Amino acid sequence: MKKIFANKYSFFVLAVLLFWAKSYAAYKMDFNLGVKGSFQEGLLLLNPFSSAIVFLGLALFLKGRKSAIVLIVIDFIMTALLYANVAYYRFFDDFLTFSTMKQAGNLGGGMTGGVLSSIKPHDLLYFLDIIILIAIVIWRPEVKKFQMKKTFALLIVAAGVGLFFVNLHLAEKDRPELLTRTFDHKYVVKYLGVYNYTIYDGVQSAQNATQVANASSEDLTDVVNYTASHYAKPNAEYFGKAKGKNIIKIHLESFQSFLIDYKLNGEEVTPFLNKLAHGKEDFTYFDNFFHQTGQGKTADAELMMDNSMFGLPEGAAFVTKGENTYQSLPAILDQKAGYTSAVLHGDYKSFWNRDTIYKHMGYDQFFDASYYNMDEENLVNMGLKDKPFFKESIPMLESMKKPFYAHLMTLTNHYPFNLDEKDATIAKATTGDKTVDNYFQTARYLDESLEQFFKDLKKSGMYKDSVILLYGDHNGISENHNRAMSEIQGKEITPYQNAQNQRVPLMIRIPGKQGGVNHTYGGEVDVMPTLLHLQGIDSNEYVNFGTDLFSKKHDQTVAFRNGNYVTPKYTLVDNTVYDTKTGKVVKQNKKTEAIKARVDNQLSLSDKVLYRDLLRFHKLSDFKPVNPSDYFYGKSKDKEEDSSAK
Ligand code: GP9
Ligand code: MN
Repeated sequence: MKKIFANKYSFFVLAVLLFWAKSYAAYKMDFNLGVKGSFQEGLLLLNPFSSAIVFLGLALFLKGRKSAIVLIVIDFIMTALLYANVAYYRFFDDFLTFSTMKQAGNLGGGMTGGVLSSIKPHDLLYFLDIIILIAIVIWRPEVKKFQMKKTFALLIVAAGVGLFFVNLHLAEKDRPELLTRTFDHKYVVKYLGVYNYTIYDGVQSAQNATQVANASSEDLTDVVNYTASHYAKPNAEYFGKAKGKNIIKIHLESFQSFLIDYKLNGEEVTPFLNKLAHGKEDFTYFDNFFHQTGQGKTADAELMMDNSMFGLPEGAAFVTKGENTYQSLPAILDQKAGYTSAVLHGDYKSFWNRDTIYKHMGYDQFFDASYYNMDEENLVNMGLKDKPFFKESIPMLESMKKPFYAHLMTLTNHYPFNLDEKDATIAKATTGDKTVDNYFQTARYLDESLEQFFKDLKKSGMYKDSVILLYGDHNGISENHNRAMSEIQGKEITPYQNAQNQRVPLMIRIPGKQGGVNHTYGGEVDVMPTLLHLQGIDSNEYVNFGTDLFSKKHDQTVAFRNGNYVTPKYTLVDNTVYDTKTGKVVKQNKKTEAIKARVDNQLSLSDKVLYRDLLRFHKLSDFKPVNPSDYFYGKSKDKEEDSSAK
């Protein structure tokens, strides 16, 4: 032992090796990076080294104990970054970004609680190497004698930088344009490591800040040209068919389409929704509808449904672009058809920055948690339980001036899908994966709460003449649960199957129209033009990235936020194209390449609108820009002013 530490490099070498080991352990055990083949495996093994050598190497410029202490501090900071990513990843299935870190303040207790719930006792192992290093500094006197020539220290750091470029070169070989096309954080982590990913993200955030400042109205031209050429004209059979009717839009938290008609131990999980899916009450069920959310999850779904533009490749536009100019559905319905609007949700209004962005979208009212009875027995997971939520929402809806557009957001069917025993009416699944097993109970609870809500809507007289729209916002079960899901679905969850599992239900009831199953492919960006056309408002003058689902010209290409796509024929996942119907691999061809180019173009134009805040330049003769200060969501105006006057 003495001998080892007599060598002046050994402390550094040991620190690098331990640091590498834990980074690699995190890659293997906590992250699901989709590593394929020995080349990628090799890169995964290689990538923590360069970061460890470069950053820990900085301590080599110092002498003696000071050098060791600084090394430990750097190691600790990097470990904290790694571990923050581990905890965040378990909850969000993604990596931290500067914008999500910035958002942490806005996210409040619910989100932090979610991430905290993913912390495990054995996570302490991530800090074990630091304890070892501290012990060495305390008990091995040799460390005091440490000294290295500055030129040699420089050489070591330079070697680390060199290693990084070798790593980058090999990565670019396997995945060209890795750093220019940022559709998936997992790629950057897989190829370059979590530390370089953070640096990369930092550079990007700084770039974004300058984009807004440098934008001009000319930037809007290619966006307007694209959306005009992509426009699908309304289907006369549906155009104006819901004119003047109340619109009740219900957000089914984390609800995936595989639940529809699914039987757990021979028992239907969601009998009420199943009936609607089969045309009862004249609901049209879109069984090939997909969520298109990114990191912003719920917030992205809301953004897409009301604005027909995509969430951002990183962070939640709701937060980072909450003060942009929007031409959103509630504002258009108000100005063109005299609608009032409200969001109803059993969480507090600052969550996802809703209190800000809703004002920019023109929502008249926001009934947040402060309007509901938030006693402990009414709460589970992220907030108010769905049954009391719907019960208490009825008088709020009744108080709204008609016609209204109401956006109701459920919450109980949210990770970790906990439910009080007295609320559970179906047994859990038995895969051994807690998340998956719980999911069925909260889904059943949501189903029952909907049945109760529909009854109450009927009693109040609001049901008959309203458009009712239900949609699942995003998946509830991530790829981290593939093993349990393969048990549930009785098939392997391949990348192809995972893409198919991103189906979420869209159900819509249009008074006077017959229901049934509609197999059209579509996604969340398609809902706004669909609703506009049902109102008899032509969507052609708006910047919409989706198209009317009922239109004969509807574009059935569903773009995912990471650049993958699904069409009735093809499914693209990470460079491999599959036949959507059979799941068989298809050779890439001119058609699939053209679809990919269109998807990339669509996503990047949508990003441009948000990053550069381009709608501030989009002047319409019949639309007045929304003035956010016209809205206030407090129970009393004084209260609102008090809280904003810090
Ligand atoms: C929070 C809720 C959940 O208010 O809408 O958001 P999510 O975690 O699904 O993005
Ligand atoms: Mn959600």
